[in-house]
Amino acid sequence: MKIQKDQILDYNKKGLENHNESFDFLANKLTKNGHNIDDIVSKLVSFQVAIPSWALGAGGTRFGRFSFYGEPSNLEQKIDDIGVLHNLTQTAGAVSLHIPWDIPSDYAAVKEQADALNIKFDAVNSNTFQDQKDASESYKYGSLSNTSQAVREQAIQHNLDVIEIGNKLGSKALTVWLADGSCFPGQNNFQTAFQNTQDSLIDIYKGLPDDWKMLVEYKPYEPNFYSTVIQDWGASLMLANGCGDKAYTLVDLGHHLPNSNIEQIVSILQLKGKLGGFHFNDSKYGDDDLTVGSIKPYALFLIFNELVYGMQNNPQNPDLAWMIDASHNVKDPLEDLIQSLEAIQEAYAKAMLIDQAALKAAQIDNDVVKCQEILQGAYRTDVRPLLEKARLNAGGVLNPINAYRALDVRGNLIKERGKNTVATGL
Ligand code: PSV
Ligand code: MN
Ligand code: MN
Repeated sequence: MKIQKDQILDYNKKGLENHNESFDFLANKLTKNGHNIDDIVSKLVSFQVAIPSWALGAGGTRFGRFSFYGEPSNLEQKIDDIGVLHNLTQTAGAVSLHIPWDIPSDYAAVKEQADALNIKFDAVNSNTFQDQKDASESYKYGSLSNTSQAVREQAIQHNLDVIEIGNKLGSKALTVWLADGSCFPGQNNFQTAFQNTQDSLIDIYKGLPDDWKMLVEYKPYEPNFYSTVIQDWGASLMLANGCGDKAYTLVDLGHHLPNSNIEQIVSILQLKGKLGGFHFNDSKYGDDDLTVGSIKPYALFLIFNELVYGMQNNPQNPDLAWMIDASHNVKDPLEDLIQSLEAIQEAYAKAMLIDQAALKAAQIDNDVVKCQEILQGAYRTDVRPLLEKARLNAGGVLNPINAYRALDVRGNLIKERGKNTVATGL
């Protein structure tokens, strides 16, 4: 399914008058308060978030999976779906592949297809949490941390293969997430498992091209429920530091124990120049992978406050690899992603409205009440007209969910692909 320019223009015509009215009102108010609207809108336009290839099919739980039909069943179709998302939102200009689920059969063709849709290849993800067909070794008891050298070597080689695949497509980062850990006390020697992981990561790092980054993702539990080798940002940072300058910590919002202060983690990692990537989602309990901003939008805003501060004040930290890592069972996956993209842009726009100079002055004065007023003043602003403007300027639609439904995207995908489709992935 390809959305044509004319369809977008036609759709936007209907809402243009309302948009102009609400945009002018907001822009006026914000300009009076000293904000540069053009600057905010152009920052929103350039903020692009990668879509993971595994979020395009309906997710599932271990109890079941309920299809929305018309889901992509190969890499080409996944890229086409991201093309639709990008067409509508103009914020989904990248894809994050998972190997071996997404090995291209024809690299040139896949690159050409993505180029035509203006989609870049962001970080590539390795997979050592599932056994692969015909593999000689099993990851049942871990991969890079395994007590068996043969297993570790297989997992290292897989990561090197992933780098090679990503390189052919123009990726510049490898994301390593490990399921390694233990389910019962005594099962693992913590120190051996950590040291094996460090040594394995160093071997992978040696194969990393000069202009690449290695992103080390952490997670406290699941699938192992007693210990996880890379359980938190401290473990990730130690491992990244042990590898070298091109290795960074990756923060996934769902990978924290309840009530963790994620904004503080993000802030200090940027200070140390070690925040490399970010996976967006939301959660009530654990790694729920719910739609971004659906449960704790204020927490997301506070995280963006630190990210914006870091982008402005921490040149020692590189540009981040942004990705959505969410997928759900009861929503059309493309609608879910549209809502996530919107929530990310909204939090980013609100964070840009924080008067950093006033906040600093209030902090120095220890005016605690004023600090909160400044943050919440920005948070309570309805910034949606700014998002609409950014989409309009970039060639997207005023309201992506409405447009998606008005154009009957899912219906068309079902017509094209039929009902019996299942995306490879989690
Ligand atoms: C597993 O928790 C996970 O969701 C991690 O967040 C990874 O980023 C993703 O799978 C893909 O490997
Ligand atoms: Mn993740
Ligand atoms: Mn996860």
